[in-house]
Amino acid sequence: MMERVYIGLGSNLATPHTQLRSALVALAALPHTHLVAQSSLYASDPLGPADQPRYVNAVAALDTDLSPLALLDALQAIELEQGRTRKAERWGPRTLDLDILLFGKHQLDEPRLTVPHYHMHARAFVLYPLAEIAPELHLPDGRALAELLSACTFTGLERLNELRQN
Ligand code: A4P
Ligand code: MG
Repeated sequence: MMERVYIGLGSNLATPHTQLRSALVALAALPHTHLVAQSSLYASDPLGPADQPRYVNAVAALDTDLSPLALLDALQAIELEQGRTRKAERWGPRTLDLDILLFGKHQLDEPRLTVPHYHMHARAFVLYPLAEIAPELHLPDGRALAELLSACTFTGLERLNELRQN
């Protein structure tokens, strides 16, 4: 059964907007999967260690027949292909981060996969792009996205226009 899935994309190295564009092309090419929508790109200061470049983030909606773990494998393969190296530092800089924010109405708590993504509820750089493509969305626990948004200020987030993407 096809499930509607939301992916959070983030990058703060190696021309972030280019990383996100390539990642969207790779997502659209995944097997058993359709790219349904993509948000604008948004810039923000890093959350976590401050001595790293600003991030560019976006959210994509997919319909997929892949299982959650098969999708995670596919996303990690895309991250590696785009030069992601995993360092010890938590929340350190990265060329590409692909997070499964939501997987249909599923709530998963497995060693490799927690869905909804554990930090999505309070992050402006996730909630605002998500609302752009799915304003009526409800989380598996019944909470409305609109309600989470009203508790999360837009401050510090910068929506990038098509001509100036970095
Ligand atoms: N994992 C568990 N659940 C999931 C999920 N729903 N989606 C596991 C994807 N992966 C999931 O991820 C570590 C492990 O999480 C994976 O192996 C997978 O099995 P990772 O990508 O190697 O590590 P990470 O991304 O550095 O860690 P974490 O805690 O996911 O970081 P976040 O929450 O992604 O934060 N500031 C701004 N402005 N914008 C950003 O995008 N991102 C981060 C990273 C920090 N600061 C930021 C931003
Ligand atoms: Mg991650």
